[in-house]
Amino acid sequence: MAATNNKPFTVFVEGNIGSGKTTFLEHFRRFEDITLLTEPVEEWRNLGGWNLLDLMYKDPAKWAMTFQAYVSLTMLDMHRRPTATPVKLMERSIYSARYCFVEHMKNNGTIHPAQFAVLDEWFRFIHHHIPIEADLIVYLKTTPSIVHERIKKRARSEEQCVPLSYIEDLHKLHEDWLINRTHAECPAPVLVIDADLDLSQITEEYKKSEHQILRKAV
Ligand code: DCP
Repeated sequence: MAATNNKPFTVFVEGNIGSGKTTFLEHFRRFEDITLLTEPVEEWRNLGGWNLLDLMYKDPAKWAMTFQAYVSLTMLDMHRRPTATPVKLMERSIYSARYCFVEHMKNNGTIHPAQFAVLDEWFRFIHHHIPIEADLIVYLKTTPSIVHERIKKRARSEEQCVPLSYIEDLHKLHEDWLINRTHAECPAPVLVIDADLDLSQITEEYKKSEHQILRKAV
């Protein structure tokens, strides 16, 4: 595959916690000339020895703002990373950080309105002044109770206390952003994939998106 211009066809892979975003990206590792950018969770778990993800879950009132500020920085780094291949697949984006996670923290009062205002200003500045390429959003749509079970099974230590209600709230926020379009910025067309299926069946579902992602690369 040859790049037709300098800008790669850029795909954001979005969906609830535990919806299989990493597995989806791994599915595309078999193809040539695709850059896969998985979410920098490990950076969030170790910034100079500090586990910001853990601090955020243990004491959200104190750490949610710090955590989301760092998430925005790492996301911006991924958005801006030069890509030599014709296709770039990214796990999440600054948009889901803002419209799902920060939105939730504002709605339920985890962060002070003044903290929200600062995060929102950062988001607006980035959105208006820094070019963020987006050609397609793959939405891994799931049922909250199903992903909640997956989260419990995978047992990431920081997520042990995540209640079903949080997953339900995040589901609604993803739906509002990507399906109901309640925010002004949905930066690209949305391809919805049924991500409730378990690992033995999901490959067939993922294959349905190959054409839309790969045909852009030839
Ligand atoms: N997270 C957050 N705020 C963000 C992004 C993520 O609080 N802006 C948290 C939620 C999870 C962890 O970080 O505890 C990773 O969440 P993701 O849904 O981004 O990644 P997963 O690893 O759950 O993805 P998947 O299981 O779909 O591969």
